[in-house]
Amino acid sequence: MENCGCITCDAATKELYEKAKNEGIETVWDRARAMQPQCGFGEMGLCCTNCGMGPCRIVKVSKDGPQAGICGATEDTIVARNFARSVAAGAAAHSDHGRDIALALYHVDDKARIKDEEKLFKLADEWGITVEGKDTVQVAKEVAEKALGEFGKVFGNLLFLKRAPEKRIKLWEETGVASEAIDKEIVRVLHSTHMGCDADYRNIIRQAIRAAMTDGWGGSMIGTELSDILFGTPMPKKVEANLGVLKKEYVNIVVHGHEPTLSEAIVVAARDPELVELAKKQGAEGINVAGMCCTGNEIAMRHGIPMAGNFFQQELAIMTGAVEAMIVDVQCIMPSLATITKCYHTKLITTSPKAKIPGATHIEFDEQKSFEIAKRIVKEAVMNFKNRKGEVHIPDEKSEGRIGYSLEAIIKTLDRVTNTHAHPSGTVKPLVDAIKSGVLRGAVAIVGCNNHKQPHDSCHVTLAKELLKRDILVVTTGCGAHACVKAGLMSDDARKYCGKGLATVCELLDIPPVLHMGSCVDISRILVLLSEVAKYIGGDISDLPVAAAAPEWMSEKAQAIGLYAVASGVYVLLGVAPAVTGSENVATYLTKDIESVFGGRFEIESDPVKAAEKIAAHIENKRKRLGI
Ligand code: SF4
Ligand code: MSK
Repeated sequence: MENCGCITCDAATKELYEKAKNEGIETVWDRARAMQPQCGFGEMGLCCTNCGMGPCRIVKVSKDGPQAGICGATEDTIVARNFARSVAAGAAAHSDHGRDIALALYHVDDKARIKDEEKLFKLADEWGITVEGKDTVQVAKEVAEKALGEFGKVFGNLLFLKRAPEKRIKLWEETGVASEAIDKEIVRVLHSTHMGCDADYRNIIRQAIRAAMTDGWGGSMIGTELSDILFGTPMPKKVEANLGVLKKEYVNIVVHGHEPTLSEAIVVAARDPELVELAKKQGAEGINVAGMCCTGNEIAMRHGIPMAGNFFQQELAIMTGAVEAMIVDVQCIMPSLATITKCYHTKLITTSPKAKIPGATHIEFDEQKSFEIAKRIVKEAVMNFKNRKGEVHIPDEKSEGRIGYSLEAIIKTLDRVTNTHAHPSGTVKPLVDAIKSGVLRGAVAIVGCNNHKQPHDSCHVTLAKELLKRDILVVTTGCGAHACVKAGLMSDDARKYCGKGLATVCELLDIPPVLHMGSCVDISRILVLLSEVAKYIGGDISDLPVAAAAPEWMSEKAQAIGLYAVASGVYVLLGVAPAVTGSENVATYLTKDIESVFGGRFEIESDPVKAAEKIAAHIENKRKRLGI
């Protein structure tokens, strides 16, 4: 791909970035520029600060500099330890999110608060919880207790590992990566990477895999499943996306972060007639809630709440001058928001004891008093409407798309073409048939963040378009999902980007060619879908003509996701190299040798066009091996 030097392919982002420049407001791109050149030791993973004798760094450019840390740790050890710690931090973030959802379910005392009772009873059955003679609230409590047990149970493997195909489970057991309790695996990474502990890079990565697995097959899956039980399993719906969803005449509330417990309560509170009336008294026409990052995905999928934008648009939303409050909980919240809100009337409201920001107003969210607190927060926003300063500048750009493809929604969609005489409904058969016949060549998950090392959104969108034209179906989550919906790839019109086969499938099933499967924790939905397809063909996930890509990733969570996907047998393409290039051994292990163990591996490719070529070649190779 020609790099045109643009910071973004998104018109709304370009417009507000220019505004920021004109007003002398510093954004993520300016700070990234000021940071150049970035530290080469850090970039390659060669700096160690694991003990008080350090920091130590390995010099790669000359043999004259240090070739080992003060304790003797080699580049392999230091790089592997740094990588493992990042993975553990990522797994911790996703898993702690899952824990909070489980706690929210545990405290439910009214059946009306359970939105998907069928899913609750299905999960109770899967986990061997007796339901006879128990009411819904009691079952919810027991399911929540079981989920909470996954974090600290003394014996046994993660319960959700059983959802994988048999061959995969066996492989995990044989290779010593079948994870036990979530907290235990994460603690073990911190322990084994402590000074003077594990020095064998392969063993460090093995432990990192165990921790990563507690994310995808543990905390994230708990987060997804229990959120569906509590707030409803997403089904397809139309949604508007991009900063143009903000409304000049309304009180605008942007909810940003990750956990749906807070955002669900804000959505309900913003509809409270008393507060709407109050907003009108302040001169507004009403209250408009929009979501950002993964919180945006959560409430869009369940309620059709407009999606304001992704990670690199959070600062820009405030620069519209139209946001009365930005309400945040955890993860992916730039501390710079507090500085930028000083230039506008926007109130930055933090709500989690895990994520306070100096300069923000802190109103702690408590699930037990969710509605009461949410009302208080919404009222703060409403009363701030009259404080707008200067001109409001909302870009016109917004697009429309169909989102909300949970696994259940996909199966329901597939049922439309299932021949019910020959085959029962509720299976992935139509999807497998389309892949086998070659109408669909395969499927790719495009996930992850934005990163200044890549032009904003451009890599997500270019990669998706390149895959669509090769008849490869795309599923997406997180900020990748925002990029795709903004670019119109979740509309029927996007069929124009597809090859003939994919266009026919989309028409037949009445789906867009890029399926929105949710937030970052919802990558667990993709794991279950892959498992179902692999089980259906009697094989393993690593047999499937599929891949994953994170072309603009930046967070530690993305590293955990990448590693559990690889350990699950998936080819994972990263658009930005992780900090492992300082050790040839570690880099070669992760990008080559690991494939002979798990059937999945990492690929690094920053150019999305070349990335699509590599992914397509991988998919064709898998097809050949399957004999299709
Ligand atoms: Fe240096 Fe070893 Fe301490 Fe790391 S653990 S800072 S390499 S002495
Ligand atoms: S929000 S982890 S920037 S995808 Fe999940 Fe986006 Fe990445 Fe955060």
